Amino acid sequence: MPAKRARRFRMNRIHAILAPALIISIAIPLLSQKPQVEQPIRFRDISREAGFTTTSAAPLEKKYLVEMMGGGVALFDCDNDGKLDILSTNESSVDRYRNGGDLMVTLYHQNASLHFSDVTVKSGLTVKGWGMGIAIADYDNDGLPDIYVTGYGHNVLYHNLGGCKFDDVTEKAHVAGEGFSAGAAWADYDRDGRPDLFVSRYVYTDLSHLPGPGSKGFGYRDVQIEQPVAHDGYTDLLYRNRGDGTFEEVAGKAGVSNPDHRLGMGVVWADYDGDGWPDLFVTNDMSANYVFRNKHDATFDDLGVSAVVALGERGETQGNMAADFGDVAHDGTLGLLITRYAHQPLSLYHYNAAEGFVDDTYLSGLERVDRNMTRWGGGFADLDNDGWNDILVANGNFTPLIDVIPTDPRYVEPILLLRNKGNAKFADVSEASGLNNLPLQSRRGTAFGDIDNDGNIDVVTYNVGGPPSLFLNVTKTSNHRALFRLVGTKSNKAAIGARVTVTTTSAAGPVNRMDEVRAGGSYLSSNDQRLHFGLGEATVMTSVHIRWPSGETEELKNVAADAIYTIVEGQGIKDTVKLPALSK
Ligand SMILES: [Ca+2]
Ligand SMILES: [Ca+2]
Ligand SMILES: [Ca+2]
Ligand SMILES: [Ca+2]
Repeated sequence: MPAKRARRFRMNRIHAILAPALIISIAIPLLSQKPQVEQPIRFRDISREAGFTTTSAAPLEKKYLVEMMGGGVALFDCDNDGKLDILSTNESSVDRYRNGGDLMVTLYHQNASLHFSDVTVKSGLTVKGWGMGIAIADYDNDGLPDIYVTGYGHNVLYHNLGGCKFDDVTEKAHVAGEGFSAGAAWADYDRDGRPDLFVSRYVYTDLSHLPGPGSKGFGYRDVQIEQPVAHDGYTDLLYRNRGDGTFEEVAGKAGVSNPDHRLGMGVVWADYDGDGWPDLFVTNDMSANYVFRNKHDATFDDLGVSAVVALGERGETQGNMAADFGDVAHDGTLGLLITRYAHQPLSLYHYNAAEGFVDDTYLSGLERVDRNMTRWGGGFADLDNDGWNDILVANGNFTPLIDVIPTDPRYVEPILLLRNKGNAKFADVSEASGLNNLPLQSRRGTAFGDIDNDGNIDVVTYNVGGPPSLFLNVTKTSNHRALFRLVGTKSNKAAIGARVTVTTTSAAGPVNRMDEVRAGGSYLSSNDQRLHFGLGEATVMTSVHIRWPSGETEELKNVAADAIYTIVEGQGIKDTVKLPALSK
């Protein structure tokens, strides 16, 4: 136990012994103030008990980019039984891909609480290829979440038929893409009630003509590996949902096609400027990021390289990996987290109308975070329910071959956990978190969600060469919390793009926390689409305000904490599931 905590523990014990006998008159105010004892955020890796056993057939030695870039994970409830299921992409190898490839995803169904079984083949998720990323959305508004899988060579759209059975509708829908797709995310950018899909593509590479020693860009110091520097990229893709099961590719028309062929990686939609229209952020490797502002007429403006989020501090290009938006400061703005390659900052920004994007990396303490890691999937979640969003980032270098260079980041690296101490100041609490207790992995995508419906947000990571890790959040806290499942009626049914603002009242005045429903993001992954809010000591939300994608707004007053609510657009709360009692 650290000295400070031990001291506090002893003081609490002394109070407990003295208070009843001596100072009854001040005992009541002391109790009502309930001084908050900070509880460490704790996770337990339960992957093995949970039944994650499907392993990859890919070789450990990774020389080519297509072997190093994947993959992603998703948390979604494929049969609407109230328990989250887990989808992971699968690796392939050059030889295996040339012979038809591997199943692009593995679906783990949660049968009993926290016990999963591999139902991939039974579910009809049998398209072969080389899986990279996953974006989940109910694209046809039938109430069942559908799956989009990106990959090398081609992508797949699976329509959910119910009961975790899926139908491959890629051809009919015209969304196969081609080349080397990476990130994907859904949003109803034209607000016609139908979710649309953006797909980023990485480098142009042909598995029939792979580079080798002596080729341009092949070799990193003494290590014989393929480097992105020698490659051209592709355009990116925007699929507008026509509402009849087909899509039209409109990236050029909409102004988001990436004519410069930057190397696309992560994709995330968020209404960063708060005007009610979803905007688009794309992380590009070794080139400027795209910040596309929605112009409300089905086209977008690129904020361009003048935006502080596009390039490094000195105008340099960076190895951008992924991004996530979330409320970090309770000031009505969305923070933006960008993960990058080692020796470059893990950065935090926010947007305000007067200044545009503002770099908060120094102010937030993120500049002090260990830079010697290759960071991939990450994002915001309130992991201790104190009302402040924390940050978790998964790490790992591209290939174990680089481990011969002692000064380079390691192939397997710890997970980073940054606790929001309040007011958007972060402290590295990775060491005590339990996230790195088992052998380290080379990780890529991460997904957040409440897998056991206990009100604590759990985490799944994609691990190269092995099954995903499931980290159960076992933080003991008396903080209150609530989850919201939103169902659109005029809006798209999964309410992708809905913004919820939760207000609680404290001695210091009202506190507002805000989040939006997203469908794909960070690195190649998809979170639980239920919105989760930590509420600290508040037992009541004085207001729950919803801005639906249709533009309708709805406000619920005095909603009790500690439940999972289903809210239907225009109809208020339609279902309430109480969360378990707090662990204290
Ligand atoms: Ca649409
Ligand atoms: Ca906007
Ligand atoms: Ca927190
Ligand atoms: Ca949980």
